[in-house]
Amino acid sequence: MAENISFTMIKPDGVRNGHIGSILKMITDAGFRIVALKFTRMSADKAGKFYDVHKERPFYGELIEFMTSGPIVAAVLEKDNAVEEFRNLIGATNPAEAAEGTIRKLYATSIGENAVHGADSDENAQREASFHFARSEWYDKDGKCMG
Ligand code: 3AN
Repeated sequence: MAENISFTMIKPDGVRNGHIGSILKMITDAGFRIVALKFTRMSADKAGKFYDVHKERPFYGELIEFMTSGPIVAAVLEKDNAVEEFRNLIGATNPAEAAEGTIRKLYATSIGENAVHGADSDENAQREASFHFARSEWYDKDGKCMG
């Protein structure tokens, strides 16, 4: 089942700019099922751990500051080949390079403030999902709690 799950966050800029509804509509219109959903604000400690892989990158401090600057929407998504399909839906990290019709092309303003996060592997999707959600917050397609 792991390959059918991705993890996303609508980042603080997407929330601040009023795009929660539009982005969630694009996600569900693209055939993703929402398995878990949460509106929350990350602490610096939590964001630091979430982005641990980028610790050595020059933009790490900026990234943590931005990701903790306001609430986010976190979600677990299900679709066949979810990770790759979702990366296709969000577009390139830099919105200037994102394909037409992608979420980042439509709603991101810069490489740092790029509206949405999408897991980049099945393994990271599971890790990131478990960062924000207990299994008791996941629901299957029949509405049954998966915890
Ligand atoms: P993606 O989010 O497309 O997987 P990554 O994993 O390379 O991209 O970067 C993670 C996050 O770090 C990005 N979503 C973006 O917010 C931030 N980021 C990446 N590159 C830069 C950069 N050059 N300057 C500022 N922030 C960046």
